[in-house]
Amino acid sequence: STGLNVKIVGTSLVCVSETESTNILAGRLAEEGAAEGTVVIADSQNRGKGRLGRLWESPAGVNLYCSVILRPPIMPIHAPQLTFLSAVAVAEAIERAAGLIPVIKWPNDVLVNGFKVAGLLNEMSAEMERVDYLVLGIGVNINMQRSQFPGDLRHPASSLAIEAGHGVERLSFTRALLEALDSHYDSYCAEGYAPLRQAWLDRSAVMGRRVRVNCQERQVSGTVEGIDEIGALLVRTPDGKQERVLAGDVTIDE
Ligand code: BT5
Repeated sequence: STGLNVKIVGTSLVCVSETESTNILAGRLAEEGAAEGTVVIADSQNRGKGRLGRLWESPAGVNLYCSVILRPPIMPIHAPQLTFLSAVAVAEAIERAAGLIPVIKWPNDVLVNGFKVAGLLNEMSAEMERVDYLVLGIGVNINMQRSQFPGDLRHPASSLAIEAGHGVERLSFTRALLEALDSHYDSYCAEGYAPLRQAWLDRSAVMGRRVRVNCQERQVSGTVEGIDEIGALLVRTPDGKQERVLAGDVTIDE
């Protein structure tokens, strides 16, 4: 037993001191048949993954790098719903374990005082019209110091300790995170996407805000009206049209 108060997420833990990327290790374990709810945690990563081939800075001893294996009975098109699961759980854990007020920036950042303190990277393996497994990758800067951040970050970044003004215990944070993930996943399986979507909207940094979204080959500007069934961002453009954006980088206009 892991001593956690959970039903699925965290019922099995795999802890390693160093790995290339917990997402890669979790994917390998999932291929080998690891049970739903298996969580891989590493003290450090030597090639932590961001989105689109970017790197996630992963020094040892200070942060949390973890990946959760889930096997929800859903179609691949609904998999982005699970990104909101990790975002909401990370936000709750930050509030509970560090006493800070986090906001979620679509699609995969969690910010405190405008600084990125966590990044999420979900990966999926699907066959035909069903999901085989999902890997929810979660990186949280807990006690990382200013000197440990690289100089050329895409988004101003920080850690919970810097923002709180004191160290935050990694174990209590991890416990709070896994329990939050578990309770939201339990409710997702029982009640579907609606409660999760609401929890996400309640903590969203972009809801009702004017934004610019850079997608692959276009830029969409307008006011955010919500997220839809498949996790797309709904943006009302100045000409009154509603655009659906499936993926991209968001800039919030002041
Ligand atoms: C993300 O990518 O935000 C997803 C990060 C997911 C990391 C977790 S750790 C556990 C699991 N295993 C993995 O291998 N990955 C997941 P993206 O939005 O692409 O942001 C990446 C960019 O953020 C980089 O190009 C840097 O500019 C910046 N960055 C790198 N390390 C950072 C850090 N520790 N904190 C804040 N920003 C960082």
